[in-house]
Amino acid sequence: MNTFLKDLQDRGLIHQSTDLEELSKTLDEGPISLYCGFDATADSLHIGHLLPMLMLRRFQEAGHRPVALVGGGTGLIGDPSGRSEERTLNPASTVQGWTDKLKQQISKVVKFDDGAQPAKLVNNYDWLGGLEVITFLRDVGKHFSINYMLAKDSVSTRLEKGLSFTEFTYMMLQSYDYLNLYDQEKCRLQIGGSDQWGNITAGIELIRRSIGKTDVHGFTMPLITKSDGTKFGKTAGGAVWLDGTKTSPYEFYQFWLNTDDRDAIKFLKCFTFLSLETIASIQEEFDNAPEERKAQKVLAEEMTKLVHGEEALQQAIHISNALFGGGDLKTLSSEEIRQGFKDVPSSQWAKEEMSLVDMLVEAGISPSKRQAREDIQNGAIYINGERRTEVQTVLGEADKLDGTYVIVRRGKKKYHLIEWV
Ligand code: 383
Repeated sequence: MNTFLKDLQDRGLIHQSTDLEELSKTLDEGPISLYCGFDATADSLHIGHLLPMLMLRRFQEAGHRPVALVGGGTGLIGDPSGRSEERTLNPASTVQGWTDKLKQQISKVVKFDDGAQPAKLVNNYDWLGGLEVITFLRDVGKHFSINYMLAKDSVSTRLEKGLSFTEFTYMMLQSYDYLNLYDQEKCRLQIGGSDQWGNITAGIELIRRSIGKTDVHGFTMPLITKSDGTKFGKTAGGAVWLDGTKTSPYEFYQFWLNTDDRDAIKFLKCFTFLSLETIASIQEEFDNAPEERKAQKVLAEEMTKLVHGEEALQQAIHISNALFGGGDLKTLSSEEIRQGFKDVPSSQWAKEEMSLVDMLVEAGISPSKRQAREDIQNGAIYINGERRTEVQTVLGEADKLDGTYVIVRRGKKKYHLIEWV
């Protein structure tokens, strides 16, 4: 087996596939072009899109040519695959805006300006947008039998709940894309998540029926599952987005750091570019001292660096240390405080100075002045990580971090952030 393909298999990255032996031979013959599509159906990609993005990069590093397709055309239609309900149509101008955002995000992982082996970015609106319906039905539609389409999971599972003709035709558009990219970009492989198997095979079928070519391949990646049975990629706050303004680099870092011990090595294999030998030595260290969480730390570092860059990673580590690692809160910048305390109750202040007791009551940390005094005397109140036991304390300029924030804590866990403007 082709060594690159073997590595993908050993990492557990290949789920369904057309003939793998044939693909292996094709890869042995030299570089190929391959593609994966991302529909413009939201303003950001999320962690569920990472595996196929990383796969494009893996092929790129192995000397092949990835084509990343942004679905500006198909995003206007809506893929029924893996969906139990009809999607609502988004306005064309919105989809256009999302296309630009997706392009930016993909370009962080797949290298479009790499001198030796640049990847290519395409938007299927460019060829789907101006399709003539009569021509399309004659040239493409004729190759699809209704029986074949009804048998696809994406359609059959939806027959009861309902499926519009719009979504029903989706597989024809994605198939036409593959045909087009086979023709224009010599793409001979399409990859995707396991939900895309039906669409990928439909494309291969169209290429065979319309132009008689059979040297085309497809494979899907597995759905990532977690040992505790909960859904991968969701946190209490919802999806884990790749856009740093929706999920901060710190939250992103923490997401990976919180990986269950049972999943950490598997995730290192699927998500990072570390060699399997490197991962094996991490595993040895991890098995000997799981409490050090070495595997999770490497995972969180690799992923944050990849998606948000080195500087954002250093900030995320800095925030994490200040919050949980015995580090000093006073060293945090405003930006780091905003990231680290995003989910903490907060209030805004415009006063010159204020007594600690009044502040505790106003911010809702202590229920009454009497309780506030007691809390202070009991040593339960911390300002910027420092215990304050003096009831007469008045907070002022000197207590502001980075000239703006005061971090208040009562007891072990109850935090409040004051933005002092
Ligand atoms: C559109 C036109 C093509 C080829 C593919 C497409 C998109 C495809 C789709 N993909 C998902 C998406 O866009 O809907 N019809 O959100 C997701 N992908 C990848 C992967 C995944 C899939 O972008 O499993 C997760 O990320 O395939 O759900 O010519």
